[in-house]
Amino acid sequence: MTELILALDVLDRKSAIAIAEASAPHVDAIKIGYPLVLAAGLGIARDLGGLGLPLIADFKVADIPNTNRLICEQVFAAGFDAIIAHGFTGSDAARACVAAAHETGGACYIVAEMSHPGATEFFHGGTAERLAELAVTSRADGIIAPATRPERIAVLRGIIGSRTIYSPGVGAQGGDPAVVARLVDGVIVGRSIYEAPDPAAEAERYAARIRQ
Ligand code: O7M
Repeated sequence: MTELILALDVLDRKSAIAIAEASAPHVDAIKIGYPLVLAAGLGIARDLGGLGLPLIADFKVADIPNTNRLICEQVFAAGFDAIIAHGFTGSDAARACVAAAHETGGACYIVAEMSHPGATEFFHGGTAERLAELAVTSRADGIIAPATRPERIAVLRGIIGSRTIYSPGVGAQGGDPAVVARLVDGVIVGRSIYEAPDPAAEAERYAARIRQ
């Protein structure tokens, strides 16, 4: 069954916790990135740990292997269950993230193609396909692929097989959750849920749409 992943890009700890707690019964994981961690600190992972949901650190790690490893070790020590890394820095850098994740029983996902319009400038022309191949050869747990381009998800699925695809870009960015849900393992939703007047009700609606 396709998962619903809440992208918790809010800027204060109290509302992050309130939205996460209210939405928790309807979501399968929570993705936390720079906006919330820079605003509330890495300790937000411990604050949300009690919900019993996997916490995915979206830091799109993109450095040399040693620095990647140091970043990932901090992330997993803070209580996260998964890390998202870029692959364009090369297979040694990606493998450093995968190794750090797997050493703690965590997961690592590689960005294969992004969802915004400008992503086509660099990811298209074979690069996304190569990044998906890199995810496979680096033994990553899966990839990030764009909900705004379902046809591209299908191409990338052909490369990564049964590995996980998490897909952002529905709702606020225009992707259709019902279409994307059939192609991926998890749909990532941010603003449509956390900016809704009733985030829990909106999370419930999204869950129903992607699981139907
Ligand atoms: O639903 P939104 O548009 O409010 O939020 C989408 C989330 O997914 C937000 O946290 C983005 O940073 C993230 N995201 C994309 O929108 N597009 C991408 O190509 C990749 C990501 C992402 O999660 O990368 C790991």
